Amino acid sequence: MGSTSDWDVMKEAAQMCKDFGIPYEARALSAHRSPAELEAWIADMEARGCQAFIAGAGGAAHLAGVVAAQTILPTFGVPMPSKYMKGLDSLLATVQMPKGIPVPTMAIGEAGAANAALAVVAMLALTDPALRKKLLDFREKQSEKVLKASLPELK
Ligand code: RP5
Repeated sequence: MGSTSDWDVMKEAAQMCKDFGIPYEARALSAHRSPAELEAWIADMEARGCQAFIAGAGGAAHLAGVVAAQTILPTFGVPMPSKYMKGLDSLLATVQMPKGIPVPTMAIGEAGAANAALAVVAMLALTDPALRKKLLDFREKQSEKVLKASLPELK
């Protein structure tokens, strides 16, 4: 993520990875404020066998694009809700990538962070039957919860 101030949102992605038993590393590294360290970390992660990146940033949110430009590993973008433009700036900055460097971009905020992790799970599940089963169980529990829920009575 671009800043430690993004952690409240991005922890949703970390939690989802943890829940599915996927090893992850969470770092605050900025495309603007610490570009050299970001570049070094991406190379280090690749060397350590990382299979995907999830990048969350807000405002002039270039982080996901900058990460994607430096790796061919799938890189998912999560736009952070920002103070003045409520994340619309982050969304447009993250999603509007030029042709050639894709950044699959999620919803603004917590849902986007959780869904980025679920997208990684789906990707890894293609070649991991145990993970595939976990993802199917997750979907089934989610459906059960929706179907069991009742609406409040009218007075
Ligand atoms: C972006 O600027 C970060 O991703 C964050 O969403 C936003 C504000 O960062 P801070 O000023 O809170 O560190 O680069």
